[in-house]
Amino acid sequence: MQSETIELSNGKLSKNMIKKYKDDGFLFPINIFNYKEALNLRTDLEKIEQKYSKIKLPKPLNDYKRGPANAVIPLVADIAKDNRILDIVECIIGSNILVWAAEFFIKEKKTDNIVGMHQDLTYWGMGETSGQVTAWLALSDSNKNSGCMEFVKGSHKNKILPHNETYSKKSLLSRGQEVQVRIPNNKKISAELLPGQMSIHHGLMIHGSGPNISNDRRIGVAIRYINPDVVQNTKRSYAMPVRGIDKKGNFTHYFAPETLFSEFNLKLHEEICENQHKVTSTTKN
Ligand SMILES: O=C(O)CCC(=O)C(=O)O
Repeated sequence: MQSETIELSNGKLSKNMIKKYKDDGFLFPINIFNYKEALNLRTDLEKIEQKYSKIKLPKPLNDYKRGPANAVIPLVADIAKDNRILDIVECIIGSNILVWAAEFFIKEKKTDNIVGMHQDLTYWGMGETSGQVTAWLALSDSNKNSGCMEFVKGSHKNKILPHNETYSKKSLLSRGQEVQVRIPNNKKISAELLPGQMSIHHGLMIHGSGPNISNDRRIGVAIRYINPDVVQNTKRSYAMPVRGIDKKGNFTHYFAPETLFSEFNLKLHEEICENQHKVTSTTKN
């Protein structure tokens, strides 16, 4: 059964809902796009997938759908800049907002890809900041059958916990990372979403997702928002400003691409990825 939709007032979260996010570490389902808009976004993505199954890019298409996809795919940057999402994000991290990365998390129908239970901030070199929040937007049904995200209520109140790097082929995460504590199934809350709905979660939230046993793809866009106070421990960090101003200058700014996979943006994507790989994880296992 779907959870009750989060009520918005003028597109913003109420004080009670902000408190709930602070207490629980997540909120869902939040209505963002209507069904038709979500379907159009999915169709646009699938047209790109079809076109670039025949056209060669420097790296496989899947690599560009992950990491900072917003640096090379205008569709992703447009989603990340959408005011309806930013109005929610502003309630959590304030009115000056940057996108650190926006990426697709896709599970093909009837596949056993999973995401092990983990905390995002473990590998991002941003410490234990509350100035980061992820908005996860569904472009298809995301439910228990299709492998929706699962959250552990209140787990963001932990520090960064030790993780194992399993490098499992089934994992959608680059190193198959998994928190070392075993999470009983009855502690996992399924974030079921309809197309166009969104969840938000704190960077320290323990979360993951199971396989897709449904007959459809499970398509999500995860957008990593930060405020300008966030500092990343790399030589050079990149982010796309989307609202307000950045007086801190902790991130090199880049802007939404005008065209799909332009030479300039492909190079930028490579540069951002290279620098992100240099991040030292915050905890040692
Ligand atoms: O899409 C999923 O199943 C997991 C996504 C995730 O781990 C995240 O957005 O932080």
